[in-house]
Amino acid sequence: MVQMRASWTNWGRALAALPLAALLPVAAMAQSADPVRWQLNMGKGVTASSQNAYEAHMLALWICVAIGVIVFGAMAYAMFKFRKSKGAKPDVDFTHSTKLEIIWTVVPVALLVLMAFPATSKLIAMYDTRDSAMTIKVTGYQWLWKYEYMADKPGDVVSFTSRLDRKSDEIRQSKVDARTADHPHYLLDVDNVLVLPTDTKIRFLITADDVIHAWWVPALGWKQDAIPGLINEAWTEIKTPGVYRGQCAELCGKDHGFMPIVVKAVPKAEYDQWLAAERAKNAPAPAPAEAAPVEAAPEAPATTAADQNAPAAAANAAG
Ligand SMILES: [Cu+2]
Repeated sequence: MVQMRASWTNWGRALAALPLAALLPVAAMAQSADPVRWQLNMGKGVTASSQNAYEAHMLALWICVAIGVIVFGAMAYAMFKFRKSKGAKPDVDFTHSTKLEIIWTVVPVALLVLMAFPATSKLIAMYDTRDSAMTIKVTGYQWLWKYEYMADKPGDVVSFTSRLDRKSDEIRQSKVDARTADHPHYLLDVDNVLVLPTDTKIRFLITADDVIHAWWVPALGWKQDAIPGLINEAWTEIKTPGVYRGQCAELCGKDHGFMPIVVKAVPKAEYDQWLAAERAKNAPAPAPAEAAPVEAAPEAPATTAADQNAPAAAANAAG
């Protein structure tokens, strides 16, 4: 009997520790916008969408934690309270309990409804691209991204390609252990970053030119498939200036792991300056032939800074 009481005390302690273990995700809450190594929980991100996703996730997580504690607690209690060595006898006449069946149907349904309401309203908000201040077209290629800042006048469209930075590319082909190579953003850096203004609703039109890719920056809180022949929409409104990194999230060929995304969010004034400079840089020589309609046939990636990497690409193909 004394032994039994001792084991009960131990189990009591173990059960009491369960909520403590459940608090572990809290430790991961204070974190950077980008995912970090060994991060346990999802990030809060830097947009309303990512905050919404985080809240929906936390609600579901805590409900799961509560269910886990109750179910495993009840199991442990039943196993040790009603065990054979203590003289417990199975109730062989038991068939069912209507009361219990009603409870274990109604409670999960109520929980699902409780989760469905906020999740649905947040999902609807996530897809509402109305009233956006600007539009950026994102096109996935094997294995780089093209960004086009849409404008009313075709001449004002700013477009460029964005691909893996040369340093990451050199490291990955050098057979050096990347963890020892001096690159804080190995495989998460690009030549031309996507510059975006903060506190501005930005609509994205996302498509692809060859195979299916997916544009994903965790800090923005969503990923969107880039599908040839189809234009998907998404939007973001970044609250905090900063550099946010992502990757292609759809297995798209041998270099799928080497087409990162880098978003640089800057205050609106700084963005306007940047855009004006890009427009000046890209301004075509005034010739009538340049006045092609915006909806031209899908073209190959624009020849910009990316082409300076042609030797590396050739070496890549040869290797
Ligand atoms: Cu891809």
